[in-house]
Amino acid sequence: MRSSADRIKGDLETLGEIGKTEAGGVSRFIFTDEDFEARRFITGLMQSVGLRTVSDKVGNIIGRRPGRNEDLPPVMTGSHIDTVPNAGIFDGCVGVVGAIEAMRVLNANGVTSNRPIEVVVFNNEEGVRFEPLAGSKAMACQASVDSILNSRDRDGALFREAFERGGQRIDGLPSPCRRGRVRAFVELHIEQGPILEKKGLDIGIVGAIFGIRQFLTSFRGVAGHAGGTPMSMRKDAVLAAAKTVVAVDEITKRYGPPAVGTVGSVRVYPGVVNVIGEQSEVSVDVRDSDGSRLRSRSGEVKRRIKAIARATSTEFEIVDRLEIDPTAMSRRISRVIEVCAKRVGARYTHLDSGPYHDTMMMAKITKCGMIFVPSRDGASHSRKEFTEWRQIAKGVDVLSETLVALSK
Ligand code: HGY
Ligand code: MN
Ligand code: MN
Repeated sequence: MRSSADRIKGDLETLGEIGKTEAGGVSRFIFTDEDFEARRFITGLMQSVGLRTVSDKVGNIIGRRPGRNEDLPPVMTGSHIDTVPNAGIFDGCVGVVGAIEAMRVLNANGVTSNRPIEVVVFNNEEGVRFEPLAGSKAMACQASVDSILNSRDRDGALFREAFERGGQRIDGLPSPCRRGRVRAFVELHIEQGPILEKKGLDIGIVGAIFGIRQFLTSFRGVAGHAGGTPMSMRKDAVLAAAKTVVAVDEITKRYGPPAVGTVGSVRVYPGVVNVIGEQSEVSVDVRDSDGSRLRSRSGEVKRRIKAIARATSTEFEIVDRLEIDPTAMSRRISRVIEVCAKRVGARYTHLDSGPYHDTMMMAKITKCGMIFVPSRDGASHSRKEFTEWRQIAKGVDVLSETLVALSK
């Protein structure tokens, strides 16, 4: 039996209704009412396909399908269900709903795997609230449970309290760190780029995921009167922010592709038309397939920020948020995916991932692979995100075969 595009459509559309915005996108940040509702829905789906579900101490949800040898480390698959603001319904969710559909396929074909198989929903991949990749970082033993439980979001809310709002008693939950206890990890995800669609292909087998440096820069100037303050006397934090936006763009374009650089958020205070900016905060997100180019560009941007502060007579502070080097997938796992893609008649290519994924964390403790399905117009992180249901089904067929092959 193969996967059902109709079932996948039904599950993704139902999940996509939870956290729907007026603008027609989805906003589902962790530990909000809509997130708890989505967790209940996904946990119910996992149980409906016979998985034994549990949450760990940092809010990852794990659904376990027993194998003949219960004491062998499982093969894991999964992704995230938290979103960016006004997102589409596919980013992350395809890897969770698709993994659950893969369990239905295994059940329908009477597969009893040698090893257990686990489906995971990683907590907080996007990190709109609290730190990004919190769940997979903890599962990969890269962050302590306490450092995550004691972290705060931008409004000062405590992770532990926000988590317990959903009714969980954290103390009795299992620890997330799984070093030495995962046989392999495979993530199904949308490409979030234009390549598969342009080439008319069904599947992307990921070779490596771009490295990333993400940091927040704050500038402190002096509020002043827009009319009465001579230009030579200003300490303008908004001007410093604007120069930083231009600098990230200019430095990145000088490096050339595949380097990418983004300032997604600029916040200013007081932010009124006739007051010189007293404070500003600029997010910087730089990525590259090559680690040394990434490190040198990130360093150059930080040096330029220092020069901008001097030139605008403002004070500045840089707080690092994400620092991950380019991450190569396991060749062995990618070969298994390739054999399975051929078996199901999927047209495929090998490609890298510009977007980061939980797989980057899991690659620190186990062998990993990623399976991409096409994104229409390469659109993502927007309500325009779309992938044909039959394309997702094709991805699930490759995932099912891969899980069976790896859990032998
Ligand atoms: O930003 C990213 O690459 C991911 O979609 N969170
Ligand atoms: Mn995303
Ligand atoms: Mn994602």
